Parts: sequence; structure tokens; C-alpha cells
Amino acid sequence: MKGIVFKSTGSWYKVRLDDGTFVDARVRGKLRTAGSRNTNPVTVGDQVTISSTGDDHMIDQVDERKNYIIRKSTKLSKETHIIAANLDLAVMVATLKSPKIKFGFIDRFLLTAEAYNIPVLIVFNKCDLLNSNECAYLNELQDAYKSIGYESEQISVQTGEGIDRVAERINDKVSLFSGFSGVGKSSLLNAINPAIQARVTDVSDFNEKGQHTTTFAEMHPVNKHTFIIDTPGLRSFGLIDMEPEELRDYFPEMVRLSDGCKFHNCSHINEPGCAVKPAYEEGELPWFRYENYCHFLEELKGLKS
Ligand SMILES: Nc1nc2c(ncn2[C@@H]2O[C@H](COP(=O)(O)OP(=O)(O)O)[C@@H](O)[C@H]2O)c(=O)[nH]1
Ligand SMILES: [Mg+2]
Ligand SMILES: [Zn+2]
Repeated sequence: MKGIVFKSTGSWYKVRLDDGTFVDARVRGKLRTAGSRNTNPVTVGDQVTISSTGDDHMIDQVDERKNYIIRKSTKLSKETHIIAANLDLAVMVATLKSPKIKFGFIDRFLLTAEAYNIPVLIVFNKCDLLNSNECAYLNELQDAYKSIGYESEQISVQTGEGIDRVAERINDKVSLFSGFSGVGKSSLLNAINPAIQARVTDVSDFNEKGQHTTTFAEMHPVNKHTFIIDTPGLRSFGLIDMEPEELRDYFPEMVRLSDGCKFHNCSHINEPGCAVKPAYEEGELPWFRYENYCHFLEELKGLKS
């Protein structure tokens, strides 16, 4: 039997079979590949083959993944955890306030999504909390992302503003919803489809760092062809394993201009005849992207040394 993994608790997996019924399944021992750097052999969104004996269901095989998104288990660890697989869209939910967005977080997420070739939508929630200065700042931020090719929406689950636009953008897709704890992911899911009944946590339950109660990624059906994968709050994304030289390939605005660089392997740091760095310096591209590029580059070099 074929099915799709809707939820993982570490040892048990909730699988929706092709006939629409749900079963709890375990993973065959041999799937837990020794020496693998992934802590989980099966993840939400995986298409799997199931065998059943009586009430016992086993995941025998995981189909090849169209794509997947991972994060490091801990900051220093080399182990990775696959958050979800077979995604059509990665939705980053962020807020300027409560909890305040951390500089670089969105770009880290975009980088990961680029590396795995997953289209992204950025959703800025809680716009009801913003004063006019903050609104103006958010408009600038949205324009900056738009200029490099990333779509975003300004919404408020509180007032209902923009929910229909998000619903439209995720229609007929499998979307991963990600972002800090407390930004309103669960609230947004419920606004899109009240039947999802995701648990909303009061902001006052979070400490300043956006502490979260541990939960697991879970897939929710919105309609027949639309699915949302809700992830536990992520405090940070460790950079995925890549060579420092690869980083520039995941900044689409750099890729577009790099033909104009004198050297084909230009890192856009201090090479003569670079066409990329001046574009940022002259304000044609958002400077904060360049800052984050330099920052990530140092971080990757540090990991390799
Ligand atoms: N002011 C305001 N609060 C919101 C909005 N959306 C969610 N919240 C609140 O933010 C808190 C965290 O929401 P939750 O959905 O649990 O966030 P999650 O951790 O990302 O799933 C709750 O107290 C929500 O009521 C919004 O648009 N405006
Ligand atoms: Mg939540
Ligand atoms: Zn260059």
C-alpha cells in the first residue's frame, strides 16, 4: 500500500493511505541507515510503501524525495534533521513585533529554500500591531524582497487582513509553514481552515527568546489538493552543509549579475571588476542582503576550518 506521512513523533508515524484512511506505522529497522547524518529516516510529506499484518503497519520503503528541507539538530552538531519532504512552497511567517524578527533569519531561510529549489512566500503577520513608521519600514522591506524576486504578503490574523491572499497562494500546493514560535503560524492555519484546530499559544507563555513547547511537524489537509505542514517553532536555522564557494549561487540577485564580473569564480568580496558588489553599494540591491552574504560566508568558512 502507498501512503503519505502526515505526522512523525520520532518512533511512530501517522500515514494517510491512498484510500484516505489513517494508520499509525513504525519504521522497518533496516531503514534506519547506520552512519547516516540524518537523525530521521522518514519525514512528514514522504511517500511511503506500507505493509500490514493485522493491526501492525510497517513503513517498508520511502520513495525518492522531490525535495526536502533540513536543519541541523543543534548548532554545533553535524547531524541533520529533515523537517519535511516533497514541498511545493515554503512559507516563512514573520512579524516585526511580538516576537521581533531577528536580523538575518529570513535570509537564512531563503538560502536554505534556494539550495533545495523550493519556492518561497514570506508572510508578515500581526500588521495590526504596527504604527505608521513600522508600516513604512515593512513596505520598504517588502519592496526590497520583491526587487530580488521574493513574494511576500502583509497580513493580520487578528483583523483578517490578507488571509484570503495567503489562501490563494497556497491553493493546490503542499506548503511548509515555518517561523519563530509566537509569530502566529497556528492562528494563521486556523484562519485558513478552522477545521485544522491548531493549538494557539498565548504570547505571554513565551519568554523573550521565543521558547517553545516541543512538538513535531504535522501535515494538515486544507482541501483535496492543498496541504499545510506546520512546524514547531524554530529559533534559528543552522546553515546547511555547503562549500563557502556555493553560497553565492543561492543569492539569485548575485547569480543574475555575476556574468558581468571579470572573474568567473568571483566571490563578490574584493575582486577587481566585480559587477555584483557595486550594485549593492550603489543601492540597486538591498544592502542588508550583502551584509548577510558576508556574514554567512564567514560562518561557512569557520565551519570548514
Ligand atoms: N495582535 C496579533 N496577535 C496575533 C496575530 N496572530 C496571532 N496572534 C497571537 O500571537 C500568539 C501566538 O500565536 P500562535 O498562532 O500560537 O503562534 P505560533 O507559535 O507561530 O503557532 C497568540 O497569542 C495569538 O493570538 C495577529 O495577527 N495580531
Ligand atoms: Mg504553533
Ligand atoms: Zn563579483
